[in-house]
Amino acid sequence: MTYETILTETPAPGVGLVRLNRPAALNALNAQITGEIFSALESFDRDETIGCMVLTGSDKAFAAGADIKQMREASPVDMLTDDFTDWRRLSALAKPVIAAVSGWALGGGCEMAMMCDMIVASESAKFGQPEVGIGIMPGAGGTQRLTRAVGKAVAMEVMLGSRNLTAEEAEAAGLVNRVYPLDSYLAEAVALAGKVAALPRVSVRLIKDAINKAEELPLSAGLEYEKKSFFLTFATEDKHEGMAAFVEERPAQWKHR
Ligand code: CO8
Repeated sequence: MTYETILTETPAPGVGLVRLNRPAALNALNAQITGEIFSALESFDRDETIGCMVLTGSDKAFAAGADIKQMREASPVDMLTDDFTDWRRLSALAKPVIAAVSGWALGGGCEMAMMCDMIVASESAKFGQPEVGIGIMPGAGGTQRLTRAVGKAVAMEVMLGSRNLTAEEAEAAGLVNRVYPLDSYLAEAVALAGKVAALPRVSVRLIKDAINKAEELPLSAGLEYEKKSFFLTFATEDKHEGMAAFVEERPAQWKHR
Protein backbone atom coordinates (compact mmCIF):
# COMPACT_ATOMS: atom_id res chain seq x y z
CA MET A 1 0.00 0.00 0.00
CA THR A 2 1.22 3.50 -0.84
CA TYR A 3 1.00 6.15 1.84
CA GLU A 4 1.30 9.91 1.36
CA THR A 5 1.57 11.23 4.91
CA ILE A 6 3.47 8.47 6.72
CA LEU A 7 6.54 6.33 6.14
CA THR A 8 6.85 2.69 7.15
CA GLU A 9 9.86 0.46 7.67
CA THR A 10 11.05 -2.59 9.57
CA PRO A 11 14.18 -1.25 11.31
CA ALA A 12 14.91 -4.42 13.31
CA PRO A 13 13.77 -8.04 13.26
CA GLY A 14 10.15 -8.26 14.37
CA VAL A 15 9.70 -4.46 14.57
CA GLY A 16 7.33 -2.44 12.38
CA LEU A 17 7.86 1.33 12.44
CA VAL A 18 5.34 3.97 11.38
CA ARG A 19 6.60 7.55 11.05
CA LEU A 20 4.26 10.54 10.70
CA ASN A 21 5.47 12.63 7.78
CA ARG A 22 3.66 15.97 7.50
CA PRO A 23 6.61 18.17 8.51
CA ALA A 24 5.11 21.41 7.15
CA ALA A 25 2.20 21.07 9.60
CA LEU A 26 4.24 19.60 12.49
CA ASN A 27 2.46 16.28 11.84
CA ALA A 28 -0.96 17.77 12.58
CA LEU A 29 -3.59 15.04 12.48
CA ASN A 30 -6.38 14.88 9.93
CA ALA A 31 -8.50 12.11 8.43
CA GLN A 32 -5.86 11.17 5.89
CA ILE A 33 -2.91 10.82 8.25
CA THR A 34 -4.84 9.07 11.02
CA GLY A 35 -6.36 6.70 8.43
CA GLU A 36 -2.91 5.92 7.09
CA ILE A 37 -1.46 5.46 10.60
CA PHE A 38 -4.25 3.04 11.54
CA SER A 39 -3.97 1.11 8.25
CA ALA A 40 -0.19 0.75 8.55
CA LEU A 41 -0.36 -0.35 12.18
CA GLU A 42 -3.17 -2.81 11.40
CA SER A 43 -1.11 -4.23 8.56
CA PHE A 44 1.87 -4.77 10.92
CA ASP A 45 -0.57 -6.21 13.47
CA ARG A 46 -1.60 -8.87 10.93
CA ASP A 47 1.98 -9.54 9.78
CA GLU A 48 3.32 -12.75 11.34
CA THR A 49 6.91 -11.52 11.12
CA ILE A 50 6.15 -8.50 13.31
CA GLY A 51 5.92 -8.68 17.10
CA CYS A 52 5.89 -5.03 18.17
CA MET A 53 5.31 -1.64 16.54
CA VAL A 54 6.91 1.78 16.99
CA LEU A 55 4.94 4.96 16.22
CA THR A 56 7.05 8.08 15.83
CA GLY A 57 7.10 11.55 14.30
CA SER A 58 10.03 13.88 13.67
CA ASP A 59 12.60 15.17 16.14
CA LYS A 60 10.66 18.47 16.19
CA ALA A 61 7.11 17.13 16.50
CA PHE A 62 5.51 13.82 17.31
CA ALA A 63 2.25 15.59 16.41
CA ALA A 64 1.12 19.15 17.20
CA GLY A 65 -2.51 18.06 17.57
CA ALA A 66 -5.48 17.80 15.31
CA ASP A 67 -5.30 19.91 12.17
CA ILE A 68 -6.82 23.21 13.30
CA LYS A 69 -6.97 24.57 9.75
CA GLN A 70 -9.17 21.65 8.69
CA MET A 71 -11.27 21.63 11.87
CA ARG A 72 -11.93 25.37 11.60
CA GLU A 73 -15.08 25.00 9.51
CA ALA A 74 -16.14 21.59 10.85
CA SER A 75 -19.59 21.06 12.32
CA PRO A 76 -20.37 18.60 15.14
CA VAL A 77 -21.80 16.24 12.52
CA ASP A 78 -18.61 16.50 10.44
CA MET A 79 -16.61 15.57 13.55
CA LEU A 80 -18.99 12.77 14.48
CA THR A 81 -19.00 11.15 11.06
CA ASP A 82 -15.36 11.72 10.13
CA ASP A 83 -13.19 8.61 10.53
CA PHE A 84 -10.62 10.89 12.08
CA THR A 85 -12.56 11.00 15.33
CA ASP A 86 -12.76 7.23 15.71
CA TRP A 87 -9.45 6.21 17.21
CA ARG A 88 -10.63 2.86 18.53
CA ARG A 89 -8.63 1.26 15.72
CA LEU A 90 -5.45 2.22 17.58
CA SER A 91 -6.63 0.81 20.92
CA ALA A 92 -7.84 -2.36 19.19
CA LEU A 93 -4.38 -3.48 18.02
CA ALA A 94 -3.36 -6.81 19.51
CA LYS A 95 0.40 -6.26 19.43
CA PRO A 96 2.11 -3.63 21.59
CA VAL A 97 2.80 -0.19 20.16
CA ILE A 98 5.61 1.96 21.54
CA ALA A 99 5.35 5.71 20.93
CA ALA A 100 8.76 7.29 20.30
CA VAL A 101 8.07 10.94 21.06
CA SER A 102 10.27 13.95 20.41
CA GLY A 103 9.32 17.63 20.32
CA TRP A 104 5.64 18.55 20.41
CA ALA A 105 3.04 16.03 21.51
CA LEU A 106 0.04 18.33 21.85
CA GLY A 107 -3.71 17.79 21.88
CA GLY A 108 -4.51 14.81 19.67
CA GLY A 109 -0.75 14.16 19.44
CA CYS A 110 -0.49 13.70 23.20
CA GLU A 111 -3.67 11.62 23.14
CA MET A 112 -2.27 9.40 20.39
CA ALA A 113 0.93 8.83 22.37
CA MET A 114 -1.16 7.91 25.43
CA MET A 115 -3.13 5.37 23.38
CA CYS A 116 0.12 3.51 22.76
CA ASP A 117 1.32 0.92 25.25
CA MET A 118 4.62 2.54 26.21
CA ILE A 119 6.18 5.94 25.59
CA VAL A 120 9.88 6.47 24.98
CA ALA A 121 10.73 10.16 24.78
CA SER A 122 13.60 12.36 23.72
CA GLU A 123 14.79 15.01 26.17
CA SER A 124 13.05 17.65 24.04
CA ALA A 125 9.59 16.06 24.18
CA LYS A 126 6.76 18.30 25.41
CA PHE A 127 3.36 16.88 26.31
CA GLY A 128 0.32 19.14 26.48
CA GLN A 129 -3.43 19.45 26.00
CA PRO A 130 -3.90 23.06 24.88
CA GLU A 131 -7.37 22.63 23.32
CA VAL A 132 -9.01 25.11 25.68
CA GLY A 133 -6.89 27.81 24.03
CA ILE A 134 -8.79 27.34 20.75
CA GLY A 135 -12.19 27.14 22.39
CA ILE A 136 -12.63 23.37 22.51
CA MET A 137 -11.53 20.57 24.84
CA PRO A 138 -9.70 17.24 24.51
CA GLY A 139 -11.79 14.70 22.59
CA ALA A 140 -9.63 11.62 22.13
CA GLY A 141 -8.94 10.66 25.72
CA GLY A 142 -6.96 13.59 27.15
CA THR A 143 -9.19 14.19 30.18
CA GLN A 144 -9.34 10.46 30.90
CA ARG A 145 -5.96 8.94 30.05
CA LEU A 146 -3.81 11.86 31.21
CA THR A 147 -5.69 12.00 34.50
CA ARG A 148 -5.23 8.27 35.05
CA ALA A 149 -1.54 8.56 34.15
CA VAL A 150 -0.48 11.64 36.10
CA GLY A 151 -3.30 12.29 38.58
CA LYS A 152 -5.94 14.99 38.86
CA ALA A 153 -3.75 17.86 40.05
CA VAL A 154 -1.26 17.73 37.19
CA ALA A 155 -3.97 16.91 34.62
CA MET A 156 -5.97 20.00 35.66
CA GLU A 157 -2.87 22.16 35.34
CA VAL A 158 -2.02 20.75 31.91
CA MET A 159 -5.56 21.23 30.56
CA LEU A 160 -6.52 24.43 32.37
CA GLY A 161 -3.19 26.02 33.21
CA SER A 162 -1.48 25.85 29.81
CA ARG A 163 1.27 23.73 31.32
CA ASN A 164 3.19 21.44 28.98
CA LEU A 165 5.04 18.61 30.68
CA THR A 166 8.71 18.27 29.83
CA ALA A 167 10.04 14.79 29.12
CA GLU A 168 11.60 14.72 32.57
CA GLU A 169 8.33 15.77 34.25
CA ALA A 170 6.35 13.27 32.19
CA GLU A 171 8.69 10.48 33.25
CA ALA A 172 8.50 11.50 36.91
CA ALA A 173 4.69 11.66 36.68
CA GLY A 174 4.48 8.15 35.19
CA LEU A 175 3.33 9.16 31.71
CA VAL A 176 6.60 8.24 30.00
CA ASN A 177 8.62 5.04 30.37
CA ARG A 178 12.10 6.29 29.47
CA VAL A 179 13.81 9.52 28.38
CA TYR A 180 16.90 9.48 26.15
CA PRO A 181 19.00 12.11 24.35
CA LEU A 182 17.67 13.30 21.00
CA ASP A 183 20.20 11.33 19.02
CA SER A 184 19.30 7.98 20.58
CA TYR A 185 15.61 7.98 21.62
CA LEU A 186 14.39 6.36 18.42
CA ALA A 187 17.09 3.68 18.42
CA GLU A 188 16.24 2.97 22.06
CA ALA A 189 12.53 2.69 21.23
CA VAL A 190 13.33 0.30 18.38
CA ALA A 191 15.63 -1.72 20.67
CA LEU A 192 12.86 -1.99 23.27
CA ALA A 193 10.40 -3.02 20.56
CA GLY A 194 12.91 -5.62 19.37
CA LYS A 195 13.08 -7.12 22.86
CA VAL A 196 9.28 -7.26 23.07
CA ALA A 197 9.08 -8.77 19.56
CA ALA A 198 11.42 -11.58 20.62
CA LEU A 199 9.07 -12.69 23.43
CA PRO A 200 6.40 -15.38 23.00
CA ARG A 201 3.63 -13.45 21.27
CA VAL A 202 0.55 -15.12 22.67
CA SER A 203 1.73 -14.23 26.18
CA VAL A 204 2.63 -10.68 25.07
CA ARG A 205 -0.81 -10.21 23.56
CA LEU A 206 -2.62 -11.50 26.64
CA ILE A 207 -0.47 -9.39 28.97
CA LYS A 208 -1.13 -6.21 26.95
CA ASP A 209 -4.82 -6.96 27.00
CA ALA A 210 -4.94 -7.69 30.74
CA ILE A 211 -2.97 -4.54 31.66
CA ASN A 212 -5.34 -2.43 29.58
CA LYS A 213 -8.28 -4.10 31.32
CA ALA A 214 -6.81 -2.93 34.64
CA GLU A 215 -7.66 0.63 33.56
CA GLU A 216 -11.33 -0.27 33.25
CA LEU A 217 -12.29 -3.16 35.51
CA PRO A 218 -12.76 -3.28 39.28
CA LEU A 219 -9.98 -5.32 40.94
CA SER A 220 -11.99 -8.52 41.49
CA ALA A 221 -13.12 -8.62 37.86
CA GLY A 222 -9.60 -7.77 36.67
CA LEU A 223 -8.09 -10.58 38.75
CA GLU A 224 -10.64 -13.02 37.37
CA TYR A 225 -9.90 -11.85 33.81
CA GLU A 226 -6.17 -12.26 34.41
CA LYS A 227 -6.60 -15.77 35.80
CA LYS A 228 -8.55 -16.92 32.73
CA SER A 229 -5.86 -15.50 30.44
CA PHE A 230 -3.16 -17.14 32.58
CA PHE A 231 -4.85 -20.52 32.18
CA LEU A 232 -5.00 -19.93 28.42
CA THR A 233 -1.20 -19.59 28.26
CA PHE A 234 -1.01 -23.21 29.44
CA ALA A 235 -2.57 -24.22 26.11
CA THR A 236 0.28 -22.72 24.08
CA GLU A 237 3.21 -24.54 22.52
CA ASP A 238 5.41 -21.77 23.89
CA LYS A 239 4.46 -22.67 27.47
CA HIS A 240 5.82 -26.18 26.93
CA GLU A 241 8.88 -24.86 25.14
CA GLY A 242 9.57 -22.13 27.70
CA MET A 243 9.38 -24.45 30.68
CA ALA A 244 11.36 -27.22 28.91
CA ALA A 245 14.06 -24.70 27.98
CA PHE A 246 14.25 -23.51 31.58
CA VAL A 247 14.60 -27.04 32.94
CA GLU A 248 17.09 -28.05 30.24
CA GLU A 249 19.04 -24.83 30.76
CA ARG A 250 18.94 -23.73 27.12
CA PRO A 251 17.45 -20.72 25.27
CA ALA A 252 13.79 -21.14 24.30
CA GLN A 253 12.83 -21.36 20.62
CA TRP A 254 9.48 -19.59 20.48
CA LYS A 255 6.84 -20.65 17.97
CA HIS A 256 4.47 -17.81 18.87
CA ARG A 257 1.69 -20.35 19.11
N1 CO8 B 1 -3.00 22.22 13.02
C1 CO8 B 1 -2.69 22.75 11.82
N2 CO8 B 1 -1.49 23.31 11.56
C2 CO8 B 1 -0.58 23.33 12.55
C3 CO8 B 1 -0.83 22.80 13.81
C4 CO8 B 1 -2.11 22.22 14.04
N3 CO8 B 1 -2.45 21.65 15.20
N4 CO8 B 1 0.25 22.98 14.58
C5 CO8 B 1 1.17 23.61 13.83
N5 CO8 B 1 0.67 23.82 12.59
C6 CO8 B 1 1.33 24.47 11.47
C7 CO8 B 1 1.43 25.96 11.66
O1 CO8 B 1 0.23 26.61 11.31
C8 CO8 B 1 2.58 26.31 10.76
O2 CO8 B 1 2.13 26.30 9.45
P1 CO8 B 1 2.57 27.50 8.42
O3 CO8 B 1 4.07 27.35 8.30
O4 CO8 B 1 1.84 27.19 7.17
O5 CO8 B 1 2.18 28.77 9.08
C9 CO8 B 1 3.50 25.11 10.90
O6 CO8 B 1 2.69 24.03 11.40
C10 CO8 B 1 4.62 25.33 11.90
O7 CO8 B 1 4.03 25.75 13.11
P2 CO8 B 1 4.50 27.07 13.92
O8 CO8 B 1 5.06 28.08 12.97
O9 CO8 B 1 3.38 27.49 14.79
O10 CO8 B 1 5.71 26.44 14.75
P3 CO8 B 1 6.25 26.95 16.16
O11 CO8 B 1 7.50 26.18 16.39
O12 CO8 B 1 6.32 28.44 16.19
O13 CO8 B 1 5.12 26.53 17.22
C11 CO8 B 1 3.56 25.00 18.25
C12 CO8 B 1 4.88 25.17 17.47
C13 CO8 B 1 3.70 25.58 19.66
C14 CO8 B 1 3.30 23.51 18.32
C15 CO8 B 1 2.40 25.72 17.51
O14 CO8 B 1 2.42 25.34 16.15
C16 CO8 B 1 1.04 25.41 18.06
O15 CO8 B 1 0.66 25.96 19.08
N6 CO8 B 1 0.28 24.52 17.37
C17 CO8 B 1 -1.09 24.20 17.75
C18 CO8 B 1 -1.10 23.32 18.99
C19 CO8 B 1 -2.53 22.99 19.38
O16 CO8 B 1 -3.31 23.85 19.76
N7 CO8 B 1 -2.86 21.69 19.34
C20 CO8 B 1 -4.17 21.22 19.71
C21 CO8 B 1 -5.05 21.14 18.49
S1 CO8 B 1 -6.71 20.68 18.89
C22 CO8 B 1 -6.62 18.99 19.09
O17 CO8 B 1 -5.59 18.37 18.97
C23 CO8 B 1 -7.89 18.30 19.40
C24 CO8 B 1 -7.76 16.79 19.21
C25 CO8 B 1 -9.13 16.22 19.19
C26 CO8 B 1 -9.16 14.82 18.65
C27 CO8 B 1 -10.59 14.49 18.48
C28 CO8 B 1 -10.85 13.07 18.11
C29 CO8 B 1 -12.25 12.67 18.58
